[in-house]
Amino acid sequence: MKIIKLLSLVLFCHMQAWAVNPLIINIESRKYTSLNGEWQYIIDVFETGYYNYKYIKRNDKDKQAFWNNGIPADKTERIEHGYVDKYVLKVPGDWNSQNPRLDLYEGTVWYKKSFDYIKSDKNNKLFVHFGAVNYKANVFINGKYLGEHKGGFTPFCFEIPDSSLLEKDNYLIVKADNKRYADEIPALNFDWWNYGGITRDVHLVELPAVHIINYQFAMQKDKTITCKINMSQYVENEMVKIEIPALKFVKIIKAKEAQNLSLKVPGITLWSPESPKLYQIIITTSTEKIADKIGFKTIETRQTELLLNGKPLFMKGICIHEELPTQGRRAYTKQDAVILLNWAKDLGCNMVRLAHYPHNEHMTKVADSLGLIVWSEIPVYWNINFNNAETLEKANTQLAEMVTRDINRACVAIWSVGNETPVSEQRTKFMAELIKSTKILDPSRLVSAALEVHYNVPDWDTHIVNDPLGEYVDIVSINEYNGWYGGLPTNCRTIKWDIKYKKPFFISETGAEALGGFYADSLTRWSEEYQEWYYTEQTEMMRKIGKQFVGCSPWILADFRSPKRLNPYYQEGWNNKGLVGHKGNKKKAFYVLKKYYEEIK
Ligand code: GCB
Repeated sequence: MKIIKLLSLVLFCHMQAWAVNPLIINIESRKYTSLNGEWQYIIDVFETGYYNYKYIKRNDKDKQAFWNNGIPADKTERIEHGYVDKYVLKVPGDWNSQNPRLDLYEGTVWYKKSFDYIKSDKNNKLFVHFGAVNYKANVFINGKYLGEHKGGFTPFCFEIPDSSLLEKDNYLIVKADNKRYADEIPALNFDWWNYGGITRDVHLVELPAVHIINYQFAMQKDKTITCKINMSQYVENEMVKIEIPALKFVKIIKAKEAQNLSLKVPGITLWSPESPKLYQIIITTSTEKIADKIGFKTIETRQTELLLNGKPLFMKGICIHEELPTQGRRAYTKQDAVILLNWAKDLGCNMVRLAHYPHNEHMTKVADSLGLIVWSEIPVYWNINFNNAETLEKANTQLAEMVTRDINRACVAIWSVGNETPVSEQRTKFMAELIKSTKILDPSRLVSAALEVHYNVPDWDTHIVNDPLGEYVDIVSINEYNGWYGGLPTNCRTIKWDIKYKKPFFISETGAEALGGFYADSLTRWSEEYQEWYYTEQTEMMRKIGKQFVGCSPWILADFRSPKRLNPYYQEGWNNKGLVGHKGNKKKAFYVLKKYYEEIK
């Protein structure tokens, strides 16, 4: 019974992306209009635009409501807000880095964009698609409510009904709110900057009434390709054509049957870091032609082995935040993705852990083409409310949105359901549910979560990997900071590993801070030499772990902003564990890890 409930929940969410519209993917291949650029804004600290003086939600007709455009009907009318060109923010982009008044702001900002639109066919449907808004978005068109979305790192869309659309001077208003709450995901406490706003691309997407919502092609362990094409409606005799021109593969099938197919496609060159082969795939219906570039690989575990395309894989990884340190802002363009991922390539990586939330789509697309294996994660981070069923539903929504968007990216090998969640019965139940959902959404990938190590104090040497979640994950991953949060890097010399699970073992984090350009002797904290020493001892320790060890993704590629990091000399609001400093400089430790990766064949 429980399984059936879970299945319907997950399938429903997969089709519907829960409360919002079904998630349309591959905007690039549709008829779209970008709404990127300058948007007018109002900072609304007290949410005056949403609540009246009694703190009751304003009614729809209330002209003081900020979802109305704030234009007085005549000179007698008093309106206490307005959208003007004096106040504009760039979309996509976080608000913090664009205006010093917003640097530390957590709250509501209203955004407005005007546009004209004439549909090319009156029967078509128009959607507005957001790459992401952090954290909560309430969306209005011409004063009418379209809907709400929560979750700061995943895409969503709303249909704009004909009754609300004008040929000229439409105004789209978004109330973006990045306040933190105990029952949200992430919750109150996390070690990164809470960048607010419309942080990713916004598009209008015009689709035929009967259209492809989303689709997935995933190679399973037995090398068959499961294919699912979700249509907005199933019309009698509607056919779908699936083509992979480079392989001369063509399949024509009833749309209804394309909801669940198993394809045998001969002659595929598998995707791998050494040869990141992608194929053009074309899906054609009577009204649409969608093209995508998709690669195929298998990823699996066999006892303690990790196998990519049937061969042992060692992941030479690095963690990355979605942030461009040189500009102290969220990363959101393709160019940003190219910069970050090329730093990872330069480090000798074949894998990246995109921490701690789904990154923008450019990241997985660029990773696909550069041959970087991806670990993609939802922000179930530290101590969220594991006792709340609604919080679990929110995590499931973000999970489904992440998987639906990126299931076609060959680079993704591991879906992660969280980071350093403290062990408790409720937590394990919550996380196990997420793992179950992930397996239903995508049986072709592995599931993991970054766990904590335990100790039998006073024995700090023996690192016990016994988190009960280890039973459920495919790869047992832990974060450890020996020599940074405890003792000195020499600690690494006496470490013994007590791993309770016969599964591949991965170090998902390890790291130490160094202020780029601060040089001293290696015993001096915060110096590049200390970090260099830390990496020397850590990599020496890793060399000895043994066969079960399938790789690591140290913390972290580049320095990133964090309100929790307040040392007035060495941090000043930055977590400086980056191997690349916030001026773009490679620190000494960069070369230690690079050397370790070069040695591994
Ligand atoms: C961790 C967290 C990561 C922090 C890092 C640190 O264990 O997973 O989000 O930023 O440590 O720098 O302490």
